[in-house]
Amino acid sequence: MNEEIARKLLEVGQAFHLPGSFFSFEEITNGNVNRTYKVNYVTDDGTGMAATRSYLMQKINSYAFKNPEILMGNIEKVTEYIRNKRPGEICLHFHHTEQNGRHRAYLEDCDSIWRVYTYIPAVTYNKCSDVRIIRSAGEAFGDFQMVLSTFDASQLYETIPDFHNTRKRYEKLIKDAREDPCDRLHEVEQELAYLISVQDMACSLTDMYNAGKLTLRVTHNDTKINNVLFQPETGAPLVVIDLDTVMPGLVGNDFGDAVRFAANFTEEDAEDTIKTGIDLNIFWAFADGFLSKTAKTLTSAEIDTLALSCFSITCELATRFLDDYLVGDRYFKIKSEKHNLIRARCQIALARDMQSKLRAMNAIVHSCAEQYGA
Ligand code: GN1
Ligand code: MG
Repeated sequence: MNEEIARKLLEVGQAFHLPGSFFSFEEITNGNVNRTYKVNYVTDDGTGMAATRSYLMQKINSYAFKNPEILMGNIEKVTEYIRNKRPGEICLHFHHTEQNGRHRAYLEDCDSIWRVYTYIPAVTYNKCSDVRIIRSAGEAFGDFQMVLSTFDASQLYETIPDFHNTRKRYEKLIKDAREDPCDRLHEVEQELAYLISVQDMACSLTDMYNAGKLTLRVTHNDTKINNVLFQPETGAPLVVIDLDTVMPGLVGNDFGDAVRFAANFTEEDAEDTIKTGIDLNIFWAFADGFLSKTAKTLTSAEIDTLALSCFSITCELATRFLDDYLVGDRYFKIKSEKHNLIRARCQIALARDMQSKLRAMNAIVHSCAEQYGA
């Protein structure tokens, strides 16, 4: 298996004309959708000494991302825009290859799509209890949105249509539950009942947007804290990565998804959910960082939805995990047979806890917004 992967990575490196000799690789297992490998090459540093250079090679999940042209087109526009606006700052750099007479940032293989970018030495966090780091992550995501606030959103395609349309996510879940293609419905009845019982509250952001009450911005849409790279020595945020879902969207989705992931007492797929719930200190630190960058720009309707957005995005992800379980685990990578069900249960436990802490969360958001607002 490893040999097969090594051979494939070697082939990808050749197609992208990476200099030096293929030396070693390791899989980075953070992502739940794409497959990512850190690949190390040895080159001559010019003085006859060996130097290592590393790249990230990603096999894009074409079940999730149906159109690589659109996907990479969006990413290139966004990274170029950031590079021009913030010259000198670290930015993602994608390599190019020639294929079918075209120069492009991805390689199409018989069964897959690959892209390559330069590895940035940094630290990332899946779980972090240091409020300074969490506040920095809030700043980084808030800043990301502010950098793109002047970007013309009509240049961006929807890489995954209706990605954060919670109503549509529910409709799909309910349809798949009715069809029950893998005969798993009997295992998920309690989870389904809870999600349906909170459907209207979970969909309130989507409904408000449809009613014209929320502003459409350019958002990241996948703001897990492990998508911020930090400087190893100083702990300062370096760059926001994973730009696959940068699309027009709602500020609450970015805020809520970051909180969902970072402020949970447990991992997002904890099997034992006794401790699952929202840590209000972490929430506060993230809100403080995020609003320090965005409060002046956000409308009061947007600020009013930030706490609620944590609940809605958590329910939305629970519907996605549960739905994927019902249809036979087609979208998310799984590590065990019931992984998607375990993930869904954990998100439901988190959503329940958020429901009970919503007033406190709202109070925190409003106090930060007041502090940093106009
Ligand atoms: C996926 O692959 P990763 O970890 O970047 C998913 C997010 C989910 C997340 C849950 C394109 O993100 O929407 O919130 O898993 N990304 C996509 O861990 O579906
Ligand atoms: Mg992602």
